[in-house]
Amino acid sequence: MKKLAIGITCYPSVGGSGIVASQLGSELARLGHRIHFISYEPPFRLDLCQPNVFFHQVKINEYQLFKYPDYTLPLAVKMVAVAQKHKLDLLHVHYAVPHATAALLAIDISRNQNRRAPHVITTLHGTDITLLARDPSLGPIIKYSIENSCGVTAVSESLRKETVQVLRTRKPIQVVHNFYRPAAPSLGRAEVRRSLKVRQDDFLLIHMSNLRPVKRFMDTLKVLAHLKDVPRVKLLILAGGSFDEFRPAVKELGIADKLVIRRDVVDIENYVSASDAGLYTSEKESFGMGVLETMSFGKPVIATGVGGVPEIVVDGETGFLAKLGDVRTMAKDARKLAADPALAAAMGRAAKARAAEGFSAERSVSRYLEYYHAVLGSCPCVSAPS
Ligand code: GMT
Repeated sequence: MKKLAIGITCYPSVGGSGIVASQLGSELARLGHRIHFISYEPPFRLDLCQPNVFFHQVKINEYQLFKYPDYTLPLAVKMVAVAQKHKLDLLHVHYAVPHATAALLAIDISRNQNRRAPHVITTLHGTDITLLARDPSLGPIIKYSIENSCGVTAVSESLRKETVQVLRTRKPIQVVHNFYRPAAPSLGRAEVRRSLKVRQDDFLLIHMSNLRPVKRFMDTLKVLAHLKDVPRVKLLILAGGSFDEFRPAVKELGIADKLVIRRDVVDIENYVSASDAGLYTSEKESFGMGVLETMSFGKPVIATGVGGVPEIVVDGETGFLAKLGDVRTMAKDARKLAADPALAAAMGRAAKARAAEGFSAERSVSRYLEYYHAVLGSCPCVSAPS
């Protein structure tokens, strides 16, 4: 198969869509494709020293004339320059706005210059649909950007359905589930626990997220508060961002001695491996990368059964699903796992097997590659150079 030149644009800050885009780029680069990341800063968790991976920075100018600095326009201009210089076959943009919109502008500029333009593939990740598409000031541009992309993918069946329902679009949307390739831990469980000041026989729950409101992180803290009578249950939070706004609640709930917080951790494999189970209380989750990452290291997950989460977690087999806000049930499930190491281990094994079979890098990357070739072979939207 032909090796492709692919531009990838994503949000580079801590967040699932940037992590997925970075992983995809790394996997494609490993297979010999040339991957050009285009964004305002290098994506978090992307190793720029890998062969076939390049980064092109978008510079944002702050002209006094504009009250708000604009990113979409310089992004589109950078996409045009990178596409032409590096002969991109595809621009794969993650998150609809402004990335897909900028990519459409970029191909229009290239066409106007009578230059070869790349095909645009947009991957929908979550709040671009579940939140922003419902906003009347953004919905129409999101719909336009989806319908004018050469191809569109969604990270779960739940997100695909919601996109059709919210935007009433007839554009075919291909579901390609997110994936995760777990790195081997470089530190042992005992060593990590010592560094966290957690005892070897404590039952350590883990929560990894950017703590935004959709994560309903207060519910995670409330689950912990329901477990105050089991001193050996602790919670490790790998926070992508500041924890400060939750400190008063921690004090009020009286759970400070049950919490360990680490910020912007990159070697998550060391921490997840040293934990016993995941805890995720999100209100919306088109997929749930934290859930998959936790399962990949053989840990059962207790989660709210929202969005795409039930596509990953099998209730009663690889963990437990609860209704949104049902912190009592989630605490009961955590108590059950903490009291029964054999059950926790069996569920952990099932979780690891499900992650490896259904959400492996090999599976999702080959689905993306098949989709790229299908789009390249069938979409007539890009004019050839004259
Ligand atoms: O849509 C977002 O909130 C942004 C995005 C992110 O960058 O964190 O999260 C979404 O994309 C992830 C990767 O596909 C999914 O695992 C998350 O479930 C999804 N977040 C939500 O749906 C809230």
